Amino acid sequence: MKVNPNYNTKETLLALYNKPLLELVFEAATIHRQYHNPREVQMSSLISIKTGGCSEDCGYCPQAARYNTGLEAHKLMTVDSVVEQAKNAKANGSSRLCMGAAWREVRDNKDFDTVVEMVQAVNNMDMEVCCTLGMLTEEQAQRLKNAGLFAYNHNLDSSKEFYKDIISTREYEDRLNTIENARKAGITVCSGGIIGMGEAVEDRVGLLLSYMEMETPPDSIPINALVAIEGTPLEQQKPIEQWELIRMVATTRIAFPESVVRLSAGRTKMSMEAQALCFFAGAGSIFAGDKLLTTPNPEFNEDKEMFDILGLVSKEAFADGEKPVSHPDPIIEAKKAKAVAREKELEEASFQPRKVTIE
Ligand code: SAM
Ligand code: DTB
Ligand code: SF4
Repeated sequence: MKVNPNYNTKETLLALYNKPLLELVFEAATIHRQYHNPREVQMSSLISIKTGGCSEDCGYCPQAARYNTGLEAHKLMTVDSVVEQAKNAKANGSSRLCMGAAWREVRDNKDFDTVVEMVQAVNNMDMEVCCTLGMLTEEQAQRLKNAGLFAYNHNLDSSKEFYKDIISTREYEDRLNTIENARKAGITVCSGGIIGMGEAVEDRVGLLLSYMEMETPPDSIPINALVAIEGTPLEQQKPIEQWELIRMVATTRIAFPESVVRLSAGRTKMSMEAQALCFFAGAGSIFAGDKLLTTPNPEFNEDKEMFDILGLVSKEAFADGEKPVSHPDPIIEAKKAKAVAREKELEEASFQPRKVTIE
């Protein structure tokens, strides 16, 4: 993944972001056409596999247990219900499925075994599987990779400086380590940010600079507009101007020509015209389906209509990388073997002829 050498300092990126809007969009569209097919936009669907009750204090998040957001918490979904929802997403044109869990970090327990099974099942459906499960060790990343995970989403959200104002329960460095762990396991990295949290333009550019400092910048960069949720510390934030979102998409596109820029949360507040400018400026993906993780998103039908009007087509799975192979998971296989052995033991015990003593 390349960075644009013409815009790799704070000053040059700031000047780019603040360029006359149409100049900026034109420059972004030009670069987009050199590296990507401008007619293709990937539809990716989200499933909240484990909702709410999170121990972190991310100031924007409806799923943090400490905020009174009225969200109903749910334990981990079953593999079958994930497959059911994935089928529906695929039938509606999605080629990627992102499973999100309201966890601070992944723990090596039964729930993680179930997530591994979900990854295997969705990869077998020929969809790109992405997970966003919080912090991850290298071993856990390796296990997900072995199951067939295509991408791991872990957002830096904003600049290192602004991050502290939004989250106090973990460090920027923790996020960087998880991204590094996913990368080491050979999983593609999806990492981006949120605008509209009260940050300065310098912080938006600061986020991009953090990605430039990486040995390999993210394969995809989601740009979210804050969905201000009642009960969170950011509930009073005014909706971001659509122009700002267009500028952020365009600047990201120019700064990272090879990465996929994902127009993510916030589309319910955008006009079709503003979204069209984002696609023109290089957005190569949207979240599709009437729900993001917990908040509303445009319906599949609305997006189909928009694609028709704009002449866009949905991008096939694995256009930007090979389909991973799902290998059997040693922990799950051992569990299965143990269950089979136990079953056999019980069966044998019940067929044991009773000893009858004849006097
Ligand atoms: N718990 C995991 C984590 O934090 O990495 C995964 C789930 S978390 C909900 C995934 C991402 O959703 C966050 O990093 C954040 O960027 C985005 N997000 C959460 N709430 C949001 C909101 N209200 N508006 C916009 N984006 C939001
Ligand atoms: C990302 O950058 N945005 C998505 C996905 N990655 C996981 C999540 C958006 C969540 C918006 C708030 C919600 O629906 O809970
Ligand atoms: Fe929300 Fe993820 Fe933060 Fe938990 S770690 S509060 S789920 S953003």
